Amino acid sequence: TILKKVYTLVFLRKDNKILLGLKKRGFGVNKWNGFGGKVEPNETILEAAARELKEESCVDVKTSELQNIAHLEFTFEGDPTMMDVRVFSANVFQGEPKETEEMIPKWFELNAIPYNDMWPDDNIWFPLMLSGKLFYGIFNFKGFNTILNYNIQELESM
Ligand code: 6U4
Ligand code: NA
Ligand code: NA
Repeated sequence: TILKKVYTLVFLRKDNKILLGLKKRGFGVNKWNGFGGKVEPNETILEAAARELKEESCVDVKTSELQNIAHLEFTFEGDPTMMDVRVFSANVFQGEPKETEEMIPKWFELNAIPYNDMWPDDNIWFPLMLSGKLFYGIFNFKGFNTILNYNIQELESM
């Protein structure tokens, strides 16, 4: 049996830039990524997405401004837990990103995304995100650096 754990992942957009954070600890340490984490039992996925963004970057976003753009599932060979990641983007938010215990935030030009220092799946699906597509993807990893196989499908709606 597969145990699914639900996570959020939020990308802020401004002008021709995207906000990424360099993770300072824990899962994905030293990688650039969006902001997010585990959905807790007492909250909705949207509430978790806004809470994690706030905790990790100090930025406030209204849940109504979060657009669900993708659903990603990650499995790791030999591990029965599936990471079920709900991806959101927002271009309306309040406050300036600040460094926190978990992340160092930085705006990146869309043509200068640091894929070499990101999860290896990111260069596969970021182009879809950046062209405004909605999509579902599943990635099967061996360890944390090798994608054994994957499948992505574009969706009409989320
Ligand atoms: P703690 O430290 O226990 O509070 P928490 O902040 O709840 O953790 P965290 O940071 O471990 O959760 O969540 C993992 C984050 O990494 C989520 O935003 C999902 C994201 N993520 C996981 N695998 C990913 C992958 N292969 N590609 C990607 N993002 C991934 O782009
Ligand atoms: Na996190
Ligand atoms: Na967190």
